[in-house]
Formats: sequence, C-alpha cells, structure tokens
Amino acid sequence: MHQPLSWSELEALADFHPDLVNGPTNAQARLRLFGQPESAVRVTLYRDHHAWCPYCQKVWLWLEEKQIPYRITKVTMFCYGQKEAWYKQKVRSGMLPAVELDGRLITESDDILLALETAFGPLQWGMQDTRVLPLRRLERLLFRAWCSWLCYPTRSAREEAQNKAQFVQVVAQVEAALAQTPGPFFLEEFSTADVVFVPYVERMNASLFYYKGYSSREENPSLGDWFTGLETLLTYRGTQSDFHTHAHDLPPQMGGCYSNQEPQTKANQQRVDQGPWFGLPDVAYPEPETSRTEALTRVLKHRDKIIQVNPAPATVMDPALRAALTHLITGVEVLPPANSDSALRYLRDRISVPRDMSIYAAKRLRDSLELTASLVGPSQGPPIPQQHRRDQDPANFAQSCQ
Ligand SMILES: N[C@@H](CCC(=O)N[C@@H](CS)C(=O)NCC(=O)O)C(=O)O
Repeated sequence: MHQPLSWSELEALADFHPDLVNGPTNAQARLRLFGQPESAVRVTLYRDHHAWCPYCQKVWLWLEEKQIPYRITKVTMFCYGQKEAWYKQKVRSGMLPAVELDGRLITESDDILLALETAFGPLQWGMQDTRVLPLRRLERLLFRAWCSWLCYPTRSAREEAQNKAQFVQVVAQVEAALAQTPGPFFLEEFSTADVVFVPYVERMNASLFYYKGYSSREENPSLGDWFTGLETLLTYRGTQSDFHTHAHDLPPQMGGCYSNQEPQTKANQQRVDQGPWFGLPDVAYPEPETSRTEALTRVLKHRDKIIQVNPAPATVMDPALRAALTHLITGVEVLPPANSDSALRYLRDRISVPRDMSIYAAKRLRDSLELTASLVGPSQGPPIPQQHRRDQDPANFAQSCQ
C-alpha cells in the first residue's frame, strides 16, 4: 500500500482558482461584477451561508442570468446556528432572502423580483406577464401537491397512493405546459417562468427520489428535457445542488419528510447515502475535467476546520483525510489509520452542494472518502440530525469561509 501525500504535496496539486467575481456562477463569491466596475453595484443580496434557501436561489439565479452587478452578504439560517443580530435588526423576522436596491430594503422573493424588474427590466417575460402568471399559479399547485405527499405521515398504503396520484396529476399539468413550446423551457426562451419553478422542482426531484422512490426527472419526459435545458446554463449549474444535500437539508426545513418504505425507496436511499453517486439522476451534463482539482482545492482551503469539527481526533483524521485526498487526485488507494472509517464517512455525509463545491466535485470527493473508509471498515459516522443541522453551523468555518 502507498503512503498518503503530505499537505504540501497536496497543495502543489490543488490547481483550481476560478475568477469568483467575473467568472461563472458560484456559491463562494461575495461580489459579482460580470466585467463591470465596482461602482456599478446597486444591489446587495442577503442570502444563506448554506446556499440552500430555495427563495434565495430564485433571486440569485435571476441576478446571474441578467448579469446585474451585486454584492452578497451571507446570513445563518435558524436550523444551522445562531441568526446574526445585525440581520435581525435589519429584517425582524430574520427571513431570507432580502435585497438592498439603491439602499432600499426589500424582502419576500416575489417582491424582490418585481423591484429588480422595475430597476433592470424583466428576464424575457416578467412576473406580471399574462403568460407567466398562470405558470406561477401552477408552480404553487405543484408545491402544495409535493408537500402533501412528502411532509405528512400516512396511515395506510391507500392514503399514500392517493397523495402520489395527486402529485402525479399536477406533474401532468406541468408536462402539458412544457409541451406548449418547441424548446425545453416554459416559454420560448429561458425566463422568469423557469426561475420560479427551479428551486422547488430541483428539491422535488431529489426528495421524491429519496423518500418515495419516484424519479421525477426520469418519469416525465418534458421535465427531463427541462432539466437538460437548465444544465446548458452555467448560471443554473452554479446554483445547482445534489440529491444528498437536498435529501438531508429538507427535513428540518419542512418539518419532516416521510419515507414510504418501498423497496425502490430503500435502494435509492442506500445509493444517495453510500454511493455510487455517479449516474444518479441529479445531474446529466458531462463531468468537467476540473472536478477532482476543484474538490481538492476546496477541502484544502478549509482543512484545519474540517479536521477540528470531526468527531475523531486530529491524529486520526489528518492522515485519513490525506489518504482520501491522495486517492482523489492520483487515483492511488491509500490505507488510512485503523478506526478512521467513521471519521471519513462523517465528512462524506457533510459535503454540501453548491455551498462547498459543485455537483461533480462533490461526487468525486464522496467517492474517495467512501473508498478509503471501506479499506478499514464498515462503520458509519454519527447520523445526520433530522430536527436541525447545527452539525453544519457556519460559525465553525467563519474565519476560513469564502
Ligand atoms: N415568502 C418568503 C419565504 C422566505 C423563506 O421562507 N425563507 C426561509 C428560508 S427558505 C427563511 O429565511 N427562514 C428563516 C431561517 O431559516 O433562518 C419569500 O418568498 O421570500
């Protein structure tokens, strides 16, 4: 067996340095300029550290598509840790997102989009357009059908089947709406209508796969084409999350997600939690060549904190993590210390997309952590909490957070 590379040898291989400010959409930037001078910035977006809030994703995607220069200030969501006092003074409820536009504070994602449209013009068809309004209503109908199926326990197989049938019936309406235009999007071009659907349809795709054994993207051809269309956009790819992140972030946010316990569901849960992660219907565009270097660079940036928050002592996690990263970047298997299997799987379970890295980088990293752990044993890490996600408190990463 080979020895793990040293931290400095790993650093020498960590060659992923995108332009966060002017380059492709990413979750780490604090400023986005799209080639314009900083003096052009009129907007500050307050969004969650976790890059998970669906209403923030809507505004984020809109700003990126319109290439409006903006600043990003990150705030903690209640279930991850302590809400910043300065934010509660600004927005009493502490809710996200909020935007400052020319110094004026606006909350509520729909109101934010309306104000941004007034200032910068609509993204093709606007929020109040007669073609967009019925689609917005359809999105809310779909949201309610999804919640009714996912977020309430059922007392019988019949009730479960009824909830599913109701969801499938609304999805059929979405399929019909998508089929109205020749391209993959709701209207002739990617527009506000798509932006409105993105956050929850992405979360539906993940959560129904994991909790109900139902693959929305594969079972509905027009929805499948819609996802493929979205994935042609670098803006969408930058905001895109994965099945693992959504499956475990949704329960505390939604007040619970209920599995139907069917064999397909159990198989899907095993796959999302323990791999293999490649081939899951959470992404279909080809893997970029940079996915391994991206994962390595992102881990190295936070390595001290990652080792510190791990339940295992640093004497175990430090060499274990180097073993996994050596596999990630060289493809060579390296035996980690005895008993480091649960430490590596603890980290495997806490990679958050797109907060930490993009979807393929996360798959590569999970893959190397799992493979390296499996060389010493089958122990899983402590379970992921379902009532809160304080195991992901951004305060632990405050200094190294970027
Ligand atoms: N109707 C609001 C809903 C916003 C909302 O529910 N935001 C959640 C996050 S998804 C929130 O900020 N919750 C408080 C928290 O988690 O800290 C909007 O459209 O902006």
